[in-house]
Amino acid sequence: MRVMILGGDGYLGWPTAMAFRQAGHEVQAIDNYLRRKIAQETQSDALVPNPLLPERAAVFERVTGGKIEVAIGDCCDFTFLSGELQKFSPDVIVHYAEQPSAPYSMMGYDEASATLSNNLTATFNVIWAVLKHAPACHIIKLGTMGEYGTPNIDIEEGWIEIHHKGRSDKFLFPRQAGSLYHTTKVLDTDLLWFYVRTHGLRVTDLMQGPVYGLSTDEADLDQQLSPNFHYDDIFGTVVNRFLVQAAVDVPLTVYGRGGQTRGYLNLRDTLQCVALAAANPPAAGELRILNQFTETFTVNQLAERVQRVGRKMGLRVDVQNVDNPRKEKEEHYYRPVHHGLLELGLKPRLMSDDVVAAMLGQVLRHRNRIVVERILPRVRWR
Ligand code: USQ
Repeated sequence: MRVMILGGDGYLGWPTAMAFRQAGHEVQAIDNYLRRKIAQETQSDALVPNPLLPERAAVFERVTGGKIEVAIGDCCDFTFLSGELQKFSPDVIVHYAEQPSAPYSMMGYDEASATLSNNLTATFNVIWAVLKHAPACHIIKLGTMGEYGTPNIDIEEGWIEIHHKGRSDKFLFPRQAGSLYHTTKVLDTDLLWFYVRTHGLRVTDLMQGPVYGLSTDEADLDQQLSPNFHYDDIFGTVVNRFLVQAAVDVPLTVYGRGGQTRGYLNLRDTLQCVALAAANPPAAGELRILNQFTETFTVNQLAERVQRVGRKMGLRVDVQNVDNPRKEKEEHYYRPVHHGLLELGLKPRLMSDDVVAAMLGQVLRHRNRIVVERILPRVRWR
């Protein structure tokens, strides 16, 4: 397949580009370095320095012999994006080209506005570029489990059958996101669903939970191929943050009471899920929605696990409940369905103590690069 990765410099984008290339596909990675720019502005640089995208691609080619095409440009620039689509003529587009941080989107007007316009314009441009130049192309869009929020009923896989006054119909499962970033993902889904209905697009929406880890088959070949592993409060997801906190003896920052439950997955499983979605495209005119996580636990359970494993490795690892900077339920019902990817063949790599120990070992090797001032939450929802 000819696979175009939008956001190909990101935490998920770069490992995805390498994995598709290693699997024998033609790959183009596109990025405008928005995340790097925001990370610099907010003092949120990644744990391991990452070369720029053309250099990463050159290292990858030197190590594996596989070529990843690179284009630096903004998906919000329609002329640029549609030109690239016309030239590359993809069979599959993996669309990660969004501002991915919930805290960043809640900092203030400028950050909220930038998140809204970037995420919606990029998605809108992808749709129109596909309609113009590659109408049969399969769009794989990274959505988020956070679109559903934490309702007091079971979360279905994208859709719900509603019976009302003696009649019934199928609708998108209700969405009620907890940050402006997550809300842009809800709006993306609506845009895609509209063009699927009216123009027969072929779309998979992957509703992904928080991802953790810094290891993939390709990333492990050379340190310069590492994903951008963030541990700050802006770009760091909770598992990655707890690993770094354990490594430098900062008490694990459980926000509020710590009963928040989410569906998590290993970075390696993200790659499996995207590959499975690409290998099994939906029909034209279908919006397929897959809930992408492998297991659920509360923040408290996660902290207990990191503490248990860290202590076995001789670390101190305290846990502290800090005043929750977010507005979210801290104790709630959470039972999301996730059958679709398992049916496609996903083999989950669950978060065993051994997996936590291996990640902690990797983080400890970079311990002297950890900047403790980046750890505590700086952004409040209210
Ligand atoms: N949390 C803590 N302590 C911390 C950091 C987070 O208790 O130090 C809590 C949060 O309050 C939240 C949970 O952990 O309840 C998850 O937070 P997170 O920062 O790991 O994840 P989130 O901000 O929701 O966003 C991340 C990615 C985003 C993706 C989303 C999937 O940054 O791109 O869409 O995970 S989901 O959470 O399912 O919406």
